[in-house]
Amino acid sequence: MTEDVLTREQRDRFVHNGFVVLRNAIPQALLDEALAVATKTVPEDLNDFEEMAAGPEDRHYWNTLDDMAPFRPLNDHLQEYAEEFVGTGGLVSPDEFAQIAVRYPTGEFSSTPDHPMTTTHGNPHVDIFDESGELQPFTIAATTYLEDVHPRGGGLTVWPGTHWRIAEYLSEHSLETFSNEAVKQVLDSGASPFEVSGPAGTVVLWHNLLVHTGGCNLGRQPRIASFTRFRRHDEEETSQNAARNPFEYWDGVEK
Ligand SMILES: O=C(O)CCC(=O)C(=O)O
Repeated sequence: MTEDVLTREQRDRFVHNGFVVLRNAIPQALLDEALAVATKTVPEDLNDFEEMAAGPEDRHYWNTLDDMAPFRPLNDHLQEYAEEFVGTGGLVSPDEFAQIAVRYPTGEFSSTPDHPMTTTHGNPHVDIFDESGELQPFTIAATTYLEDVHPRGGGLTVWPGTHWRIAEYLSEHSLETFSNEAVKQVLDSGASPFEVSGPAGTVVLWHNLLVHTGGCNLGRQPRIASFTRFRRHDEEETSQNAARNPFEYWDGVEK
């Protein structure tokens, strides 16, 4: 990709909403290879609805699929999209590292239109800390659907615009003291979730301060997605200021 592939409108929407959804963004061969290794690694038979519904709600593989090699070309591809927002050469080049998140059918079916969209009213959160509670500095994330995700099929669920509200909170609090109480305050003061569904090859690019969670899977298929978090070269040195000024260091967007 040598020319911009994202429109001005997509960039503007990203600034406003904190995310953008790209369709058919990934060559099928890359998706097939990544999906094959995910399917091989998970312990469940992904054609067996009963087995999946009886098991855990989700599984997360932090770079621990049997073979991560297919994620390197996928990440290279995603970096080009991400740099359209952050600026060419602005991100640390990825290796094969990815979080593969599988959301299994819960065995419940939506019988009413107001069935909760997220599991906890789920676990809306911001990825300030990693799994072990350490600060997780990153700039922009890309979530790639390796298989089709139907509505209420466990899609990534985001709260549009909350990156601005979290930044406001962080202009008065340090990153280190962040807790989900802040997310609760933001959501209680009014924000509505948006669940992303779409065919395999759908990519959601989202800002590091955006509130999100995994949606309820009321379908019969697992939701298999790959998450890649990209970091600006100077993210760590600038993270406190970046948390207060969500686009301060992004060269690809109008602020
Ligand atoms: O699986 C999902 O859609 C959400 C995962 C998530 O929220 C996370 O890893 O931070």
